[in-house]
Amino acid sequence: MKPDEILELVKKRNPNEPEFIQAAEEVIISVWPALERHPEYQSLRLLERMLEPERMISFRVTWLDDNNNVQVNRGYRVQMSSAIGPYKGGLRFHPSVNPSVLKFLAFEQIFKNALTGIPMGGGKGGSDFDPKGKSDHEVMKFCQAFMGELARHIHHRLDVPAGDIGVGGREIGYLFGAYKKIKNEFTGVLTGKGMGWGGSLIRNEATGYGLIYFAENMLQEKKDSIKGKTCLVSGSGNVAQYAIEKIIHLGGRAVTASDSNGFIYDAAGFTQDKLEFLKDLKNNRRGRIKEYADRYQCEYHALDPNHEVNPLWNIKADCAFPCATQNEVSAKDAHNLVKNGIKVLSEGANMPTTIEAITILIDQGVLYSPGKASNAGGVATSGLEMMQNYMGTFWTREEVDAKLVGIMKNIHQTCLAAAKEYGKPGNYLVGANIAGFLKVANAMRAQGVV
Ligand code: NDP
Ligand code: 2IT
Repeated sequence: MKPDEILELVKKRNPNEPEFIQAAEEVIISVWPALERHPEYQSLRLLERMLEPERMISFRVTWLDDNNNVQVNRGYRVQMSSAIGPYKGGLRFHPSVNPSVLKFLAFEQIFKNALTGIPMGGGKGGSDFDPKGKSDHEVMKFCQAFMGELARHIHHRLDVPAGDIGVGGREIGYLFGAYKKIKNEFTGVLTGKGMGWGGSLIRNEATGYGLIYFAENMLQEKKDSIKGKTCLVSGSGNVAQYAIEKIIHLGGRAVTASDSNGFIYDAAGFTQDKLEFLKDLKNNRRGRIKEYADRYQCEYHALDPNHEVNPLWNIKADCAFPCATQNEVSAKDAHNLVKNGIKVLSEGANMPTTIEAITILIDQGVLYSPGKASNAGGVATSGLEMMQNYMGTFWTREEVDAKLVGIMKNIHQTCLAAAKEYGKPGNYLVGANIAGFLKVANAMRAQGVV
């Protein structure tokens, strides 16, 4: 089958799943040179097999809210690929969660996890449950009800979930407690656990730190660095917070952060003190980002949920780090970034840039890295947490951070080497997709038609 035929098949088989089709299209087009060079992969239909989840579970989650009203949500786990290791990937709790979103995330996770060099397959799950405005007690009740079903389908040697949007340390704690109670066993079945009950140092920081390590590698390739660079960051959750922290460590200036209501523009840049205020606002008080602008007297821009152009991406800067959600950088935003002389766009979120926007950035010579390469530090450190759990040991902060630095460097080199080998030197998108694909494809070929 040719690439357009595979894409047609994906569209036909997955109607009404625009996010999954988008992620599939990006990969199908960019890995094609590898399939042309290896016709045996075509006849084994390896790409078509990767595009079909090995298993997808959908289930009802029923729970009682604080007013004793019955609430009904839908839960999912997409077990996409176990070719190179147990299914691994986060859980997302957000009202927008549906099969299309989770399949795109699980599909991307296959390639990302392969790039880390740690044996982990691809998976993703979650629920349309909205943690916003819920009490801690309600979040706990929901997590317990959700795990009541999920526990049947996961295991530390089979499928190991973690956090994603709406699932942080608090939720992982409640989910872990529920799993332990149901199964009567203490294992590393989830990652992102707390210190003192099986968690790894640096896991919380890993996605944001890894993102900036990756961007630093890209800049060093051009004999440049983050030092002194003005950086745009979107989002204000786990990934955004630690991206900002590492930008500060490396001497850059992060000037924006956002949530789903709007963004702040602090031209003076974040300091560690301001970042601590943001962490407390978002992680403990669960407030809105506008409060940051009120506290530090900086610009706040409310965002219309249906905005076509996001003015955040029209601020003059050197580097852009989208760290909120999918499709948050449109073609028009990409034009604005290019017009203002952006040098780097490195994805912290999964698929934050539309296909049209990616094309514009790459054509205009912007250093662009796809999330499956640049945000892989999170899942890689989850892999390190799993290793520590299996071994029954703990590594120091310095040890884990050094491993993360090494892994991001390795992913960067792997992307560049594959891009060069397949005739697209410097193209991180092609490099990441081909390198990830080949690793999984080789494993599938060795394991036969299963
Ligand atoms: P969090 O829940 O901690 O934060 C998400 C942030 O993005 C919040 O500021 C949130 O604003 C904003 N956001 C979420 N959805 C939307 C939306 N539909 N429109 C506008 N803003 C939105 O999540 P994470 O930081 O963990 O995840 C952010 C991104 O990074 C996601 O794409 C995730 O898949 C990806 N990622 C996460 C990893 C991890 O280890 N956590 C690893 C690799 C990738 P609000 O609070 O208003 O909703
Ligand atoms: O998108 C991702 O890589 C994550 N949400 C982290 C997954 C994990 O298993 O740590």
